[in-house]
Amino acid sequence: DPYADDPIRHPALRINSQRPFNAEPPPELLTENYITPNPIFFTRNHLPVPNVDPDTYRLHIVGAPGGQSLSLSLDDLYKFPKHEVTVTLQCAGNRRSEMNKVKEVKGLEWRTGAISTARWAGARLCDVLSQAGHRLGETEAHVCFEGLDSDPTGTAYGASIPLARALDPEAEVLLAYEMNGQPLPRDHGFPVRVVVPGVVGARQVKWLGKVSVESEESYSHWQRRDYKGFSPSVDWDTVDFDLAPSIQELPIQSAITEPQDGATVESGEVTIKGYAWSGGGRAVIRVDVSIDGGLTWQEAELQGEEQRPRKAWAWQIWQLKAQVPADQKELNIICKAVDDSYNVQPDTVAPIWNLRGVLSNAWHRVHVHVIS
Ligand code: MTE
Ligand code: MO
Repeated sequence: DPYADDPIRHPALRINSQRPFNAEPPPELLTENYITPNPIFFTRNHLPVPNVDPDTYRLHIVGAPGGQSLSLSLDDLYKFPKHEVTVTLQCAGNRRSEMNKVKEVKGLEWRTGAISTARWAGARLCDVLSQAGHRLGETEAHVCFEGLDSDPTGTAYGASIPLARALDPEAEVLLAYEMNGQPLPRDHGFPVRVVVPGVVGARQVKWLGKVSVESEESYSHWQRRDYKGFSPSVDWDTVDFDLAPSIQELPIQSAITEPQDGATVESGEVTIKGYAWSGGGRAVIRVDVSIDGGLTWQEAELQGEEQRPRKAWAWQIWQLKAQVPADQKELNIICKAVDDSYNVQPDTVAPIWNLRGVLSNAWHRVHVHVIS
């Protein structure tokens, strides 16, 4: 059993698949803290968790022509300036279960919890790449990452991002060795993972073994044959993965974490809570909440770290205390967020349905019963 050596997990996690391990925190725990505690940070593994010995670990950086290749121990990595940044990670499949209700999709049944936030620390990728002689050239280039996890044929998890993002100090791409002040937990990439702020989870390669600069995107299955969006009319007979770009920056997203669908609340004051986040460093500027199915809207209060212009890498937790009249029998609660490019979420799922169930970011809706 290649999974026999997987770590022990927190019992509060909601498991979507045991082998490989995929799990999300329950909604009420997800927004209890702005920073997600490590033990309940959502976990998305495609393969068994490798057991990496930190003493013999080496990160291989392929050098530029005329530059030098590097083989970095953890101590070598610690010698680069330590950079810290708060980043929200979201899986492209977050909220896939809502898409599945419209029409069947292929993939894990994520609810609203395939998203979490941590304070990451490590070396900046731009510093390490520049030591290996890499500069921005004139041709299109990509930085390819390979994990130390592999399938039975020996194929490793891999992904890539554009070189321009990797070399941009403002993009704050990290080779992270700390998560919330602790060494990375095994499930989240011990001892080193890539953190790419504002970008889909799939590119943030865990158990990082190798970094290289190539003229093409990574040839990994997860870069080329997965994690792409398509029109609702594309099916498994007609899909051509070469025609769609790989997902990088994610669209505006928000969801309600309290109350939960089907719950019973008391009339009077009800507290509605959730998260909102946008990709590419775009700040969340507003979250609109309705308790009457979208007839009227109220603005939620946003909480969280300052949203730096173009570098708003982390989510906002939002809250609204709404007045519920005593004669009300039920509430249809909706949330929708707006980012600083005035991108909004689509109101329904069907027009953004896609066969892989990615990029599910329609207005989030919960129905609750009211007792007085
Ligand atoms: N890196 C490796 N090596 N193997 C993986 O399976 N999964 C990716 C990414 N990095 C993965 C990986 C995906 S799809 C996501 S969403 C994030 O890791 C999840 O990171 P987390 O498990 O720390 O939340
Ligand atoms: Mo993912």
